[in-house]
Amino acid sequence: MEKKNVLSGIQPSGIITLGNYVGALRNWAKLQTDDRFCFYCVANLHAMTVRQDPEVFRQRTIEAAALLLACGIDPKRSALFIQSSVHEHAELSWVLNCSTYMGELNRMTQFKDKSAKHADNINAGLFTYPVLMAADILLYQASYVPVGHDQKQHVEIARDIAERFNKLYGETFVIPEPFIPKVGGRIMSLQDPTKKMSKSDPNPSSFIAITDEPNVILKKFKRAVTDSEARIAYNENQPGIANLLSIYSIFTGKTIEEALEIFDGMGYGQLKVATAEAVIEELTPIREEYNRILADRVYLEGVLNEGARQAAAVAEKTLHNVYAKTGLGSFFA
Ligand code: ATP
Ligand code: LTN
Repeated sequence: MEKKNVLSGIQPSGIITLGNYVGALRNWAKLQTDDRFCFYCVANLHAMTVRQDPEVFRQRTIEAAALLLACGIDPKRSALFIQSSVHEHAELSWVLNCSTYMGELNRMTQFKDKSAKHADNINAGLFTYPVLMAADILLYQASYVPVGHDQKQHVEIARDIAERFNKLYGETFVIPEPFIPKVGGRIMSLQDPTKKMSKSDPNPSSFIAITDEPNVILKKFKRAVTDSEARIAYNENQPGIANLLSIYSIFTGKTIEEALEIFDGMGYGQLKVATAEAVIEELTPIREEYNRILADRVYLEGVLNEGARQAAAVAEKTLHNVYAKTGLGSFFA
């Protein structure tokens, strides 16, 4: 049986949120089946596109790895590693930069959003961010890339870059496909339900961190911004309620229709509390496991070293092939 590869990454730019968990991490764990091999990285090179304090940054990188393990990443089925530990990412990224057009990058909505948010630091890395992400994916010949909806455009540009490269230099890369959940691909902020929930949001009430204590989760849901319709319905004009209903449905396994029946005639307060309770039930064991793993540095270091070793073995092969095909290597073979 030929195994298909899976790759994804998450930036250590804050504590992992309910949005990251539902949109991406749940699928990361689910994709660990016998017919696939998974590569999951803490994308610290990507997180450098916004300013980071080196000590906090290092700590957050380790915390992100511990959280991934707590969310069900199994080191026997997956290579879990820190992006900067495998130098091939930066090297392939340069080569791919030379096959990517400014016009393509100019269309990326994340670049526009992040430039508006960090107007004092619109650096070149922020612009070429999708090229580094393409390198992450293509190095591992990944067929599937489990991500939230906001990253779809980046996986599509990775496909375009791979197809272009293959045409120019001959078959080199597997063409990747995004793997996005049907419900929950875009969880919204609890304070502004027209914006996506984001772990780098300066207002902690806008997101549920997966390490939040039960009383904090309950408080944040109770404070969630809704509307003045006073009617529980699932539609575009009530984005706050639609977001709560989606979260409720994901965490209870009930459909939106079933949820609408349950809450028929009830108030927003009841929906908020029931949603909080369902979330608390699933996140509590994750938080406990996270605290246990984070305290076991020897275990964490072992997993990350072994993950980097496995990742590097594959990455090295791909980069070697790319260098040979482009005239960058094998000079006196
Ligand atoms: P930042 O706030 O630093 O931009 P982020 O919260 O957007 O971070 P990323 O590290 O960029 O998180 O994303 C990790 C994964 O989580 C990606 O696959 C992304 O698509 C997914 N994701 C992020 N936010 C959400 C969301 N609100 N709903 C669903 N999926 C999400
Ligand atoms: N850019 C992604 C994180 C990321 C990623 C990847 C996702 C970095 N490298 C490779 C999938 C594949 C984000 O969520 N902002």
